[in-house]
Amino acid sequence: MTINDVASASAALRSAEDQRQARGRITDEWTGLDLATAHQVQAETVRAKVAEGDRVVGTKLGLTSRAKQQRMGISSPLTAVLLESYVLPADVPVPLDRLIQPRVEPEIVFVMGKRLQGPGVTAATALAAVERVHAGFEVIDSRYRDYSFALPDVVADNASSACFVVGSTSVAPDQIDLLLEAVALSVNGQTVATATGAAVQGHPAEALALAANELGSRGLAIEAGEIVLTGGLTDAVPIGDGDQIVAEFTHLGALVLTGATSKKTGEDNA
Ligand code: OOG
Ligand code: MG
Repeated sequence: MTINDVASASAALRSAEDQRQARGRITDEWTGLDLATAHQVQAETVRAKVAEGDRVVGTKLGLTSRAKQQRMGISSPLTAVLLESYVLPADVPVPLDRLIQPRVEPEIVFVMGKRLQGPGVTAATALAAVERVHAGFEVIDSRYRDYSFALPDVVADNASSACFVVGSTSVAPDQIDLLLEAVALSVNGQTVATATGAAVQGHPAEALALAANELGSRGLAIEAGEIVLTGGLTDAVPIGDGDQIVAEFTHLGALVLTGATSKKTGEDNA
């Protein structure tokens, strides 16, 4: 199949996801794919999933921290769409046999109290629209082989979205200093990274403002009640069968994620 339009690019990425088969970069085949068109590919994937019964529940930012930008070799943040099917309840293992090459990253999560739409959104107005702040884990799963992609590729791939967990602890936005809120990330008992909220765009509220302004430039908005993932605070870590990944935050609680195949989760009824 030749990939040279929005429909074929979206279909190729959805097929990679369904078949659990990572693929090469779209931009290798469709060299003219620009950022605006990549957003159309992302939107087409969301449309197709919603047509099959899924639902939009929020927005995510990607590549907002230096740690993530350096790892992926891309210095510009991006936005993508969170779907209901990505929600992983706390205490449920990461469903490894549905994923290709999952990696886990700790994030600061906002639940919105008011609608937010750019242009002109500042960190202060953004934070004033937040109802509650949570810790979260995002499980990313690029549909590109070895996470090798250029910016339009990853935008088209809905920013590698796969699953996310929102922690049960929450605080009001004026009751926490998100600049200094710290996280320690550990894998099987070994601390592998630490960061504070300053890691994402200088402050998580700056990341939220960036998302509102980017969406606004495309006529879109963050709606009241929606969830916003502000981006990995640290580099993401791979998760495999039996791994236990813990993110301990100063005030937002500790989140634990384990990896399991269906044999262990008992979900495989075949
Ligand atoms: C792209 C998604 C980035 C984040 O939090 O930075 C992202 C990727 O790293 O594959 O979700
Ligand atoms: Mg993320």
